Amino acid sequence: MPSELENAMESLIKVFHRYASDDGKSTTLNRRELRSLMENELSNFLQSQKDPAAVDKIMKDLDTNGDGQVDFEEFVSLVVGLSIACEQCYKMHIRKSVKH
Ligand SMILES: [Ca+2]
Repeated sequence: MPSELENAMESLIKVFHRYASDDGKSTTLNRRELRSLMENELSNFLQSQKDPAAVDKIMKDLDTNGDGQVDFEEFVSLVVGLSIACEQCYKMHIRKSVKH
C-alpha cells in the first residue's frame, strides 16, 4: 500500500497530466491549461493574487527553458514554492496554538 507521501506524489503527477492532456499533448501545460489548473486546483492562492495578469507572470517565471510550455519539472517548482510558503503559515499556526 502506498504511503501518505507516495500518494501525494502520485496526486501531483495525476493532476499535472490531467490538465496537460487537454490539448492532446500530454507532457506540458500551455498557458490556457496552466490557467485552468490554477483556477481549479489552486483557487485560494489565485484569489489572493489581486493582479489579473498573475497567471501570465507565473507562467513566465515557471517556463525556465523558454519554450512557452510548462513541463512537469517546471510545474513542480511552483508546488514547492507554494508548499514552502504554506509551511511557514503552518509553523506560525502551531506556535499560536501552543501559546494558548
Ligand atoms: Ca518550459
